[in-house]
This record gives sequence, structure tokens and C-alpha cells, in this order.
Amino acid sequence: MKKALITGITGQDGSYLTEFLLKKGYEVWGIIRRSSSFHTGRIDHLYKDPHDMPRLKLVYGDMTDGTNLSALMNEIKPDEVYNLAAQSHVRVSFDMPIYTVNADALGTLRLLEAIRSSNRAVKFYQASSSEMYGKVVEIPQTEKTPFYPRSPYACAKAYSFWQTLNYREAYGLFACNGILFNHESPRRGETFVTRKITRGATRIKCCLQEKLYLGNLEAKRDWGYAGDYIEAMWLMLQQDKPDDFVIATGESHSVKEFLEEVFSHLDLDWKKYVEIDSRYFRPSEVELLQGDASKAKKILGWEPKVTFKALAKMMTDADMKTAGDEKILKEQRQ
Ligand code: NAP
Ligand code: G4F
Repeated sequence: MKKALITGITGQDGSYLTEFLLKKGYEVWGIIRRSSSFHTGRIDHLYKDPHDMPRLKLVYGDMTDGTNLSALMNEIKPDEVYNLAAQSHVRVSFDMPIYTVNADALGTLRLLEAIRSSNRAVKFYQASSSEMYGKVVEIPQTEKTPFYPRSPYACAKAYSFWQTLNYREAYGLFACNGILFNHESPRRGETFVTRKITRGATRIKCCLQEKLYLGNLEAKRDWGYAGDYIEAMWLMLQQDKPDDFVIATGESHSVKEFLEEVFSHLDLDWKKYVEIDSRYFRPSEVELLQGDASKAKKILGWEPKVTFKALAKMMTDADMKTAGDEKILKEQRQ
């Protein structure tokens, strides 16, 4: 049985990847942080399945603790490592640049060193990001497009990209960078713009809130579905040789277009409910991202399945159910 170790298993991608690998017959180990409250909500359902439970194991760890990562590598002896852990919020990285770089840049280096010093043939996946293209120098962006990072988060991810490539070249490690463009789902963190919009719009529809406060509505992103993107991570590690791949839909849409899609699905006019709040603007913005995933299509046979419209609908429908439940609870309490 193949063994995979996932950092960031409690996050959006970690949860979908865990489901995917368990279905493929893997034993999955996940690193979780100690917290004063439960934060395994995205993977709790996997423990309820008696087939999955014995093959899913959680251990404590943190990307800022190299000794712990080395000990886990030696204890678990994984065949594949997926490094998904990160302080992944771009706006927050401006408030916490040192922590972000510690976890997202040095954390990757700690993990790579733990793998190298374990002297085992481990395959490594690094969660690189389209944010590295930042102030884009060409449209669309490919594996050959130079980086121009615009935030502490993006600088940290660019550092990790190059360290991953360096460990591949210097030590022959099977290490791949997936340069993933924005990918969303009903499990997306509620402070990222798509989920903030679907949560806000559905709560407005259920009379649970009156306004939705947002920042730059003109920014454009290449938005795909997380469930599609995690398969590309796995595919990269099943190839004969390690390489780097852009994973994207090829389409770019503005925040405004996403708003229109969601509010019109709920028969609402977003202009009546959305207010601009300067707190949500960034000191330096990434105005446009649009990826070209032809290399992934050619070599991995990977293509996105869920369209922009279907993604907005999927997220809105899921949040409509949550808001409906919230409304019933509120009425019962009154
Ligand atoms: P996410 O939902 O924010 O999840 C991040 C995960 O990292 C969580 O499990 C979090 O644990 C964990 N984590 C954070 N700091 C940590 C630390 N110091 N030590 C150990 N674990 C830590 O992110 P995601 O959307 O799933 O993204 C997965 C990865 O892909 C991230 O590296 C992100 O930067 C990258 N990425 C994401 C996208 C996207 O559009 N989603 C695109 C490109 C790249 P807690 O639950 O304890 O907070
Ligand atoms: O949803 P966002 O916060 O995602 P962002 O900054 O593109 O980063 C996400 O995707 C990256 C891949 O490109 C990942 F690497 C990263 O970890 C993360 O998952 O913001 C998207 C756009 C931005 O231009 C932002 O300025 O939406 C704009 N926006 C407008 N109002 C807002 C808001 N973003 C947030 N979070 N909240 C707002 O109220």
C-alpha cells in the first residue's frame, strides 16, 4: 500500500486530496497543528467511513518546526509528500510577512531537508501559486513566464518554487511544482473572495445580513474547481520524470463577474447590497491572472471539468443550504 504524507490536510485542497488518495487505496498521513478548538471539519466525514478510517492518520506538526518535520519523515516513511500547508491568504501576508515567509518559504526548505536527510526515494509535490506571476509580463501565463511577485505571500511561494527545483537538480529528488491558478469549492475558506461572496449573497437572500463589504471588484482571476485541481497534483507524481506544470482553466473573470453570476442565480441585484471597503484593498494588487495549461494537457492528460458558471452555482447552492439551516436555527431560538 502506498503511503502519502500531506501537510495542510485540514485545508480546502488537503481535504479533497485526502478523499482522492484514500479512494486510490493509499494510506494517508496528515500533519495538523495544535489548536484550542477543533479545526478538522473538512476531513471529519472521512473518519465516519469504516473503510477509510484505519488508512487516515493524523499527527501533530508545524511548518515552522524543522525537528518535528524530520522526526515525522523518519517515523512515517512516506512514498509521496504533498506540501499544501501555508499561510495562504495574500492580504494577511502584508500584515504578517515574517510569519508568512517562515511558514511558506522556510517551511518548504525544512521539509525538503527532512526528505533529503531521510535518504529515501520520496516524491515531493510543492503547492506553487499563480500569485508568483503577480504583475504579469505576458498573457496567458505559462511555465516559461517570468515571475513578478507582488506580496510577501507570493515572494515566499517564489522562494519555495526555486528551492523545489534546486533540490531536484542538486540532489536528484523527484520534486514537482504545481503552479495552480485560483481554485475554489464549497470548502473554500470564507475570507477568500468567491466564498465570501457566496456566503454573503445567500445570507442576504435569507435575511441574515444586509450588506456585503468587498475591495477591488475589477481584479481578474482564472478560477477553477479544487476537486479538479488535486488530481493534477497526483498525476505529476506518477510521471517518469519530475517537472513543473501550470494548472488553470485558461479563462479569466473579474470579481464583478463572479458577483453577477452568484446574485443573479439568487434573483438578486448585487448593486443594491455590495459596498466597497478600503480595508480589503492590498498595498500592491495582482490585477489579472490567466493560465495556459497546455503542457499539463499534453503530458499529464489533465483538463479542468467544472466551468466558471458551474462553479459559481455549486458554491452558491451549497451556501444556500447552510444559510437556510442557519435561518431555521435562528427562528427556533426566537
Ligand atoms: P487553505 O485552505 O488555507 O489551507 C492551508 C492549510 O495549511 C491548512 O490545513 C492550515 O492548517 C495549514 N497550515 C497553515 N500554516 C501552517 C503551519 N505553519 N504549519 C502547518 N500547517 C499549516 O489553503 P488551500 O486553498 O487548501 O491551498 C493549499 C495550498 O495551495 C497552499 O499552500 C496555498 O498557498 C496553495 N495554493 C492555493 C491556491 C488556491 O487557489 N486555493 C492556488 C495556488 C496555490 P489550519 O487548518 O490549522 O489553519
Ligand atoms: O480570493 P482572494 O483573496 O485570492 P487571491 O489573492 O487571488 O489568492 C488566492 O489564490 C492564489 C492563486 O493565485 C493562491 F496562491 C492564494 O493562496 C489564494 O488561494 O482574492 C482574489 C481577488 C483579489 O484581487 C482581491 O483584491 O479578489 C479581490 N477582492 C476584492 N474584494 C477580495 C475582496 N479578496 C478578498 N479576499 N476579500 C475581499 O473582500
